[in-house]
Amino acid sequence: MTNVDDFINSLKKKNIRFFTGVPDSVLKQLSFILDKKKSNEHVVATNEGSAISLGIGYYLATKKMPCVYLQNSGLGNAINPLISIAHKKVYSIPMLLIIGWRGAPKSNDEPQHMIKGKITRSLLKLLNIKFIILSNKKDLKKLEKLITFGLQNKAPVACLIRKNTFINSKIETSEKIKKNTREIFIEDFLKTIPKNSKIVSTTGYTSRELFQIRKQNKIKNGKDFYMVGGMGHASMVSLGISSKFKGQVFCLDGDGSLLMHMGSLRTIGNFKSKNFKHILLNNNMHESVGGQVTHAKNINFNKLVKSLGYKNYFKVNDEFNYVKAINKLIKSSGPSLLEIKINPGTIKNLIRPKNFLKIKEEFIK
Ligand SMILES: Cc1ncc(C[n+]2csc(CCOP(=O)(O)OP(=O)(O)O)c2C)c(N)n1
Repeated sequence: MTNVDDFINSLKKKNIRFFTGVPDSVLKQLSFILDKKKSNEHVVATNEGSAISLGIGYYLATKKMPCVYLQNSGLGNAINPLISIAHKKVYSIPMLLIIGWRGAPKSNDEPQHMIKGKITRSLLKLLNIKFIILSNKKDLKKLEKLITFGLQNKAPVACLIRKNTFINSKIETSEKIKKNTREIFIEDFLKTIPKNSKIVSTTGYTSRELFQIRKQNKIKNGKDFYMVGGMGHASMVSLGISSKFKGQVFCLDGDGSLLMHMGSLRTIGNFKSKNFKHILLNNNMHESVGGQVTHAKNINFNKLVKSLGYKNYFKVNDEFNYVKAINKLIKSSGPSLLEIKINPGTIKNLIRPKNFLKIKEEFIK
């Protein structure tokens, strides 16, 4: 285990002052400290490729090494600018990557994380990125040496962090809040939608709650496809289904996920599927990985999606009006967006979808 303050001090010693990234549960203690920094010293990016690019820009302006943090599942998003711009044989940009290592070998994690966890080191090797695994305080010396190497060679370097490495969290977990509006909404939603609907749900608590609520209440309306990975892509999977499926297609999205690949909204607006129904569960945070802010609170989604070609926008804040709003969405001719402002909080002892092949078969049937 490593105290996150000691970790930050090591970076300070090496003159690392700028942080950007996409939050991860393994790194939430780090986020908690970074959130207190000034807005020009720490930027929560919408996706990992953008974070790498922001870091590149910071280096070009200052000649200083940026720190980019991410979950290993975000390496896919990061790889494009990492190889095509930052790589030693292109523009040779030094940066420190802090990577939350979900699914590290011998850990007990979800299947999608175990796959990525197993190949994470090989990916870094392929990318020619020198890395260390930080396990305890002693490794901080290794980290400082690694940063020196990155600076001298003007190359990206990486530090892998396993689950429960960082300690000293003073984070308030959202589980303490009793009322969970997401749960109330999902229950109303499942009970209201037509029987033959298809539902695609986003990564994190939304998919887990949908799975659990359906199971516990034995609700048969609709079929679910849980995006346990591929964060930000639930809407495009839904669009693909809506292009050929005759019934209604609902995409249950999160604000962090929607922002991650917001360009998809234009494709949806352009495609004009009448049966495409987008639901945004907006809590202004990446709740599933620690509650880091997304800045989605003040976005005018009405103007945004209408200008991108959506036909309808509906909004509901009050849980007593959920069913009414869901019915409006069902009756509308899509593409339509329903935005729901939800409070933080999730179900206690939340279970996880498993047996993905069975879920897929059920969905396709
Ligand atoms: C590409 C990628 N980056 C980061 C993550 C880690 N991650 C899982 S859920 C999540 C937060 C999603 O936020 P949001 O869509 O707002 O839903 P909420 O957690 O608030 O329900 C993040 C960052 C991931 N799974 N994949």
